[in-house]
Amino acid sequence: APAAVAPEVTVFRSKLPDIEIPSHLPLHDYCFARAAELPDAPCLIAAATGRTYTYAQTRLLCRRAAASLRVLGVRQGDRVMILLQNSVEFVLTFFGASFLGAVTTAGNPFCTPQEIHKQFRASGARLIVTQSAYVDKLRHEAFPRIGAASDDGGDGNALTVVTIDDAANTPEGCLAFWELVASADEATLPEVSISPDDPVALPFSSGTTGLPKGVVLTHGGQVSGVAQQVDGENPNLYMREGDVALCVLPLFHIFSLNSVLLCALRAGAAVMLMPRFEMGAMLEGIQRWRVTMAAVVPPLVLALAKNPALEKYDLSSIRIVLSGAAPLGKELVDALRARVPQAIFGQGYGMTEAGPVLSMCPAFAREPSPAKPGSCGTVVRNAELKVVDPDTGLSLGRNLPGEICIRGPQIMKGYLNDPEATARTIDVDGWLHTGDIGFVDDDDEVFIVDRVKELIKFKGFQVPPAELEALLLAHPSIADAAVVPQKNDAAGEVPVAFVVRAADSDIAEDAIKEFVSKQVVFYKRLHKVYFTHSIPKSASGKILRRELRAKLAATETA
Ligand code: 4UW
Repeated sequence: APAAVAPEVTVFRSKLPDIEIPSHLPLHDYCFARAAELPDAPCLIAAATGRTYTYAQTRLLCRRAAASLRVLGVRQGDRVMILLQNSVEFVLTFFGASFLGAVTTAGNPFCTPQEIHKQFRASGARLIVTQSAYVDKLRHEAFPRIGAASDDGGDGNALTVVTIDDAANTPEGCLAFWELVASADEATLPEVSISPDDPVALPFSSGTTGLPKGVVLTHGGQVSGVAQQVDGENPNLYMREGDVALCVLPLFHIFSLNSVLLCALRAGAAVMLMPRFEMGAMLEGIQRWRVTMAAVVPPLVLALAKNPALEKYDLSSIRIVLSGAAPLGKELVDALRARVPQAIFGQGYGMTEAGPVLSMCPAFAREPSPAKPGSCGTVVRNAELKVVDPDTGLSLGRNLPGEICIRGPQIMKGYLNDPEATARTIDVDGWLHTGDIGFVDDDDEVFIVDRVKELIKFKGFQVPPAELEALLLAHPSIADAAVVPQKNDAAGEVPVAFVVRAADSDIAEDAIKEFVSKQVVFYKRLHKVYFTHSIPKSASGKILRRELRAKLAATETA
């Protein structure tokens, strides 16, 4: 019989040569590799207080944070939850956990108690580092009682909560972060043997389908993901000592954690931490600390482009504006370029599960090459990218849109405790399927044109339709529901619902919106409810989202 011919696969690779990646190093040693050489260089800048921490100070405080966590019982493999805005304490806790071989799961502090509890429970965390303002959310009945494990009547199930505020403001039952750190002795830290395959971070993402899941990112994977951006003779994202990275995007999202914090530290640059987005404070900070690298999302570019206050600030230090997490239009770039003429504008394309960067603007390289407007750059080094027909799975050549897949040492190990979801996302050959539709052009540039996955992105934030659908179906007046994205100028996309009322119900749009709003963080709120008689579904019961999106598009143009 004739031998089966393997279908030809077009694999896209970086034009830059592969690099040596020290993936045997634990993430903290890799990121602080330059601390010995640059002890007095600025590492963290807390914009809110104006305090600056050098590399030597930061590393020492991270080790003291590790010793503090250890005193509280955190051991290798344990999960620590961070519920903080961007802050020095976020960084210290993240690396403190890493030094112990423990794993950090960072959540959005603006989420509702129910949302936070889902991540907390799924991650198996027993300790939460937060701010006193959010402690009330943790007093919700779903959580274990707050207190030290020893005063829990012996069952050891109490929740340890550490708050970063002044010790005098520590809420009842909580521990003060800085008191713990002040009394910690880094010399007591044990030697922990960490393997590249050990987890270090556990962000949550809904991926291509369903509810949010824990994304297991390992030491070796994160070292690889950072190296692909900033290491080697000709780094793709060229940062060095003297650079200052704007860290205003939330560190609980992988873009900021990986491409801002971890990359900047590896490169010996400083990170300017802003607890929240506030235009005046941000412009002030950029001017005062001479920010050189600004990581942004499209809505932030829009806000900057439209803000007349920009003229009053000296933004001449900015040399890179890196946008990602959602599509960035050419008009928007042009509008901002006029105000920051010296900067290079470009995009990165990332996905939590991909570790996170798939492609990066080549104009950010040490030896730059140009990128076209709208392009997401070229595939990172030490990785393979392919485009497949979403229906047949067959590999497609240049300029043909299909599902983007990525393979390399940087991708996630898998979803936490969910082998089925992992197998749906990473195939047997190691390709991670993104659920994004895009193509690679004649110059190796990646363009994203659509999404086949369910995910909705509101200003770059994930809105998983399955989560909202589950809430809607729990309402007694709702018989069936589906949530899909609707285009929106300010947010990119907003979630809207198609709802089938229960037989005897005349529930109104506002009541449904309010019912959802009370249970979710602001960016998951429904913007519109369309009542319908049935939700289109496939024979296997899957919602035909494409049909609903088409229906929406038709009502918009009608
Ligand atoms: N254009 C169009 C883009 C783009 C995009 C992402 O929330 P997640 O899982 O993850 C992210 C991560 C973004 C990111 C990380 C590191 C980095 O350097 C960088 O470049 C600046 C970006 O967003 O959502 C993943 C999904 O978000 C969409 C796409 O659908 C992807 O699967 N997305 N970047 N430039 N769409």
